[in-house]
Amino acid sequence: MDNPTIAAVATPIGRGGIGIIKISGEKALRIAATVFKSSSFARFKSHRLYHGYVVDPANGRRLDEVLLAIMKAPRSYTGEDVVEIQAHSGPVVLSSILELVLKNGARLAEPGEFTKRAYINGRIDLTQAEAVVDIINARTNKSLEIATAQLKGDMRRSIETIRGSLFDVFAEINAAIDFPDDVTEIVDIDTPIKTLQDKIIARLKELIERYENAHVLRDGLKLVVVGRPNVGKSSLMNRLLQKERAIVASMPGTTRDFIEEPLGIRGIPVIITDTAGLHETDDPVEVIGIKKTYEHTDLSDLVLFVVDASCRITEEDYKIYERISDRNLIIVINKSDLVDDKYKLDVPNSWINIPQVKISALYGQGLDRLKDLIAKISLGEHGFDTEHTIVPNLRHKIALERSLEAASSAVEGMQRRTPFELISIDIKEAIDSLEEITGVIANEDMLDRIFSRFCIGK
Ligand SMILES: Nc1nc2c(ncn2[C@@H]2O[C@H](COP(=O)(O)OP(=O)(O)O)[C@@H](O)[C@H]2O)c(=O)[nH]1
Ligand SMILES: [Mg+2]
Repeated sequence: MDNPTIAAVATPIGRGGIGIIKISGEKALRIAATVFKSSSFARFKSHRLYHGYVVDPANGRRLDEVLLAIMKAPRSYTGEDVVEIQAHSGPVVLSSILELVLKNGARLAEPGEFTKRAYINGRIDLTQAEAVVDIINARTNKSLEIATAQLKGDMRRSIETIRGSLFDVFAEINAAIDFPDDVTEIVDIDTPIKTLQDKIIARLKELIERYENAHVLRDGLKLVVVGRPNVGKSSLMNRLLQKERAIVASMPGTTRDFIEEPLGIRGIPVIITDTAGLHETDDPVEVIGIKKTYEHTDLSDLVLFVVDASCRITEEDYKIYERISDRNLIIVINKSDLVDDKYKLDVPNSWINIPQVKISALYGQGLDRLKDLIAKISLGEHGFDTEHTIVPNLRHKIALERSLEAASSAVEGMQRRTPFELISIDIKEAIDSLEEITGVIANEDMLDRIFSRFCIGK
């Protein structure tokens, strides 16, 4: 059969209040009628909850007391008949109910298959399907807000508006193709040029800029704390996490391995890494730690380079700086509680243009300024207007850039009086790129890549 009925446990495996088995497809209702015993299945209505028991028809064994929800096509998550069995949540009870469902005609769903069906059946577009994963993965309120807006269809709508304008131009150009020779005299080309510039190119640029300025809110920021031993890296990490995660000690070389923790800074989901102190050493364990530190630094989005306010910049500080100077840096001058308020650390000339902030990790001073600086640096040149909730992801951005390139080439072509046949190809390319975003055009590879990020049961 083309479209098998699928089933999966939709809740995390473990012990808990309720666990849900989801079934979707043509046979969903028949399977439910087979395994669910209640007084009157035949009279059940859609979008209601019913109480009863899951019973194995082969031997009459009762597996659990459950609630059953039926959502008939097309008003369901997938657009197909969907049945949800709400059982007690325990690994054994859920897997035996699932097994029973599979034995009676369903096959195990692949990761993201329910959502993929929702997309294929036209319940949602591709950006909305992606938003489902974003919602599950959201680690800050702002990331959640962006994901929720996308699930609502805000991204789709802004893409469709631009696509609509492209279609208008496309229709005009194609009509012109049918004219004889000197079309430029018959067709007014200023109007399509203006539409392309104002309603298409400008909006595409705006969306691409939105990605540049705000994608860390959805993709997160990799922050690494580095510095020589004992400057207070672990203390800073603990301060930001507001817990004693890393060991702090007055002797150098305490942090030998790196420690990674998630946290939110001004709405940005951050992964922060505390590292081994960087210095010359023969200790083989420390040498490994230092090598790893640099690997982390090279992969980071932003480095907090910690120095000690209470002593001069040392030879070791210089060496570390030389090694990391190509990274996005903030110089964190720690232990400022040990010096006068007016005291200015004498930093080398080459460091002058790097953002600096004075803090005390021990007493928590300057932490707000540090957080503001982190947000300012990572949210792009213009900062992020928090009103906005439409933020393209990387896949969208790449397609938007392709669309922009094609639209710009169309404008150039018109200005140079290129034959309309060629301009029409550019416009079509600009449309196609946008349709890839919403999934009007999609290939299996792309869908696999998107839906493989899902968990089973979603
Ligand atoms: N006075 C003062 N001491 C600090 C500050 N931050 C860290 N320390 C102390 O410096 C020592 C080394 O701190 P630690 O966080 O382990 O440094 P790390 O080796 O860079 O991770 C500990 O004794 C901390 O209590 C600070 O802001 N002010
Ligand atoms: Mg440490």
